[in-house]
Amino acid sequence: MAKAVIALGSNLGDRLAHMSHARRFLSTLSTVPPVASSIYETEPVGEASTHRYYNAVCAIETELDAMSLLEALKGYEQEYGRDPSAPRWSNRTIDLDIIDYDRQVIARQRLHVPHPEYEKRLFVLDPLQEILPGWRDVRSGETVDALIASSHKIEVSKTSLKW
Ligand code: A4P
Ligand code: MG
Repeated sequence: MAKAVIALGSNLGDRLAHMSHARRFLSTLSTVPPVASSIYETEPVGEASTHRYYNAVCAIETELDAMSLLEALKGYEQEYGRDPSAPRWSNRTIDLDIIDYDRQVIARQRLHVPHPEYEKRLFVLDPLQEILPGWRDVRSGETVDALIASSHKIEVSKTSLKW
């Protein structure tokens, strides 16, 4: 059994519905009920993203190996209407990224864990700190508090949305 942390992001269409649907999907991959953060509304990062995002993270426990988990997430994104040929970082109905897989460091062509640059992104770090306040980066050992303090500041608002 592996513990994994998945980051969710949506900035197109009915963002709350996309987030809730994806959370239910993640629960089908998990042997325990996922631990989910609040939804945060966040300023888009990167030129190709133009609409505000809903972001959150979920911690799951899964029997899938890391590559099978990636396939499951990418399969869900495609089934759920995301255009796989859209440019990187463009607006999307749902994005599911593996932030951590069992505290491993993985560098394969199609899978990098921890997720590249997560440690600089408030839209991942704030929800991560909410559900895993004792989190440390597996490579540097930095605490989530220290990562937040040194990350690029963007607007991030915690919502009270039920999802
Ligand atoms: N891939 C490699 N490692 C991973 C991993 N750990 N998890 C590969 C998931 N995928 C991984 O990713 C492209 C390819 O990365 C995949 O086919 C997989 O083999 P993608 O998720 O399909 O494309 P992407 O999301 O456009 O690229 P990327 O690099 O994941 O971008 P990010 O990091 O998701 O950034 N602003 C706000 N406020 N909130 C956001 O959520 N998201 C982005 C996209 C930009 N700006 C944002 C947000
Ligand atoms: Mg992504």
